[in-house]
Amino acid sequence: MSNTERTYIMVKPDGVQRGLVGEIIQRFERRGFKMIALKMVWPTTELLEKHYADLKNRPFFPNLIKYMASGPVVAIVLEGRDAVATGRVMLGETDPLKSAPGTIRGDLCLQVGRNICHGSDSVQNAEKEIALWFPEGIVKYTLATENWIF
Ligand code: RTP
Repeated sequence: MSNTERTYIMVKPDGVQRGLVGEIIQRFERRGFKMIALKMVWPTTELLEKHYADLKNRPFFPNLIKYMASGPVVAIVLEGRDAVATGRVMLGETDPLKSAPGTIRGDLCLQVGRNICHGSDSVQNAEKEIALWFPEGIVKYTLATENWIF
């Protein structure tokens, strides 16, 4: 399969609290992505500061860290064709109000500070984020349906 990539998807604390974990995972599974890692974690401020290191000078950074540390998140790694770019398309825009209907944010939320789900924005960042959130490594397995998707 060409362009096989991995992306890091994370259901944020509001997505967990609102019971949207299943809905979000289902969208990616139905699209044909292979889930290769999944866990719930209540992230420390230290972990979040590493994850969002690129944003540390932005005015919203303290509130972002507070929001992300306010409850457990669901950390997911997905694999498939153009997983990074396709994941971003499926998520919609950072601001839910600018997100098209049919996208996760365009269907399920309204506010940039409560936008329910994260997705890696480049292959390089995906690799960094996967290493950060899954230092224990990732399982390897074959999905019987792979030949029916590609
Ligand atoms: P994410 O990393 O969560 O997938 O989001 P993103 O790439 O679409 O957006 P990014 O610019 O990296 O921002 C990260 C998260 O910070 C919060 N944010 N708040 N103006 C604001 O108050 C503001 N801007 C961004 C959002 O939760 C955004 O997802």
